[in-house]
Amino acid sequence: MAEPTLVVGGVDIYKGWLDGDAQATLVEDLRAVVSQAPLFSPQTPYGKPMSVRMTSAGKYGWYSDRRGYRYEARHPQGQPWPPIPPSVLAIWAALVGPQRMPDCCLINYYKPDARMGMHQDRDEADFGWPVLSVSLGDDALFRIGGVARGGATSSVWLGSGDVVVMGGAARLCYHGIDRIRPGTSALLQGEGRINLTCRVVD
Ligand code: MD6
Ligand code: FE
Repeated sequence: MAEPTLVVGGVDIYKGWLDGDAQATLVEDLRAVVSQAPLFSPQTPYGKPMSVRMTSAGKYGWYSDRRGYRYEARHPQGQPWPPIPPSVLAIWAALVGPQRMPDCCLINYYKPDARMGMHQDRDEADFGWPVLSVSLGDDALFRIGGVARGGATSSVWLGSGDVVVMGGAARLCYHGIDRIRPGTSALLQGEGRINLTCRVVD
């Protein structure tokens, strides 16, 4: 299996894992997903709208409202989520392995002023599987902490084509996006950033 470029707080970072052509193919495949399952702005359990817009592909989609964070089998409009594109599954197979494919590919879209607060990914049944994320478009400042809230953190800029794998002892570490740097990538039409996170849910 490939060696990460960088390990920060136990999180593996593969800088530039996807070349320009692979990134463009991915964006095309994601546009097809979004046309079937439009982006929406979930409410946090505290009633605030998230600044990130999102949708999902796969057996489950990640969802949040006043009832809490959870996985749902259908888009809020009622249709099942589209299948995860093979271009996404290929990244998972290469860096996590081909034994088990992810159940959910969450698609997050950041406009220039969007951010994501520090959180753990802990809505899944089995933390034995890593979470894999792909960054596309503008650079983002990714903050990584420990498995307890508070305490020391490290920050790293994620660029278009970078892949992050959070597994093992780092599977439940706190992390978030402090800000994006608009205009640092020409991949998307206009400013913004897409982040995919793939997870095994059941
Ligand atoms: C983001 N990423 O990059 C937010 N979660 O926009 C995540 O929340 C994340 O990058 C789990 C594993 C990898 C990640
Ligand atoms: Fe996360």
